[in-house]
Amino acid sequence: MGKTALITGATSGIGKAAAELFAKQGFNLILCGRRQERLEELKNELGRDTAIFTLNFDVRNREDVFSAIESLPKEFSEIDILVNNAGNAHGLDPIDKGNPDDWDAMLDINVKGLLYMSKAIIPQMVERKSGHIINIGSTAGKEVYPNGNVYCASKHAVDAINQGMRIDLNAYGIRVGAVNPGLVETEFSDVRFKGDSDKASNVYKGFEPLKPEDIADIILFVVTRPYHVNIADLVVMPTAQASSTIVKKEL
Ligand code: NDP
Ligand code: 8X3
Repeated sequence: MGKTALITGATSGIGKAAAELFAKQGFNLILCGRRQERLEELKNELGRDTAIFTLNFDVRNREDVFSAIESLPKEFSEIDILVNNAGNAHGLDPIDKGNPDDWDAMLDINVKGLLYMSKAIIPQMVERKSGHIINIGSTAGKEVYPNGNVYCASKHAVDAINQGMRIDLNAYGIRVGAVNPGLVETEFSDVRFKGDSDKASNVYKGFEPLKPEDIADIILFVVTRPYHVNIADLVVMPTAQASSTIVKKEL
């Protein structure tokens, strides 16, 4: 039987592109998100290539995370690969003007949600002494940019958790690594700017951003290395980007 991968945030962007690519490679997939219609579409489309099981829950809700994982049928219950991808930025404001609801959302989803998912799945990996966790961080987890404050803090936390997991799970032979993208054109900026599509599309104007498929490719590369190879921490930016604030734009 093929390997089983669980992808959070599979309904859009990077997670969806990873789901599509993994399905073509024949991985059994557990696809997670909150938008049921999109989960159903994915099941119908990707179910032609591989076995798909969908789980609808909010990663912020600890009980729902654990009961979702416990509800998996036997054929999906052994998870070889966990892609901790669900997350977003909410707002882009200076610290004195930031909305605490946005702060809660980013810390609860990007940090605590990732921890709950990991806590629900790591024990079976420890028991089997094998498994692979890929944490989707960000360049925002490597440097702080103006108005990025709490989003950057959440992704710096992912960076620390990625390192901590690798240290603590070393004894069990579990692979842990992060993929840290720069600017990728997804629904990310629509969410950040709360549906203001002009503001969102402006982020990617004047240069060629990464596509979600570019990151999916890298995630597939990471998980298909021989087992003794662990890609611990990888930063990937569009060629036009040199740092969070330096982007060569031709407008
Ligand atoms: P999208 O907005 O396109 O996708 C975000 C995904 O996360 C959706 O599938 C969404 O599903 C899911 N999600 C969000 N909140 C929750 C929640 N509370 N519970 C469960 N699922 C949730 O953005 P991206 O694909 O760009 O983002 C994916 C990851 O990549 C994030 O961690 C992001 O921080 C990171 N990243 C993105 C970059 C970019 O430039 N786009 C760059 C660097 C990192 P649903 O709404 O159905 O629940
Ligand atoms: C997403 C990339 O630069 O908007 O993590 O923070 S950025």
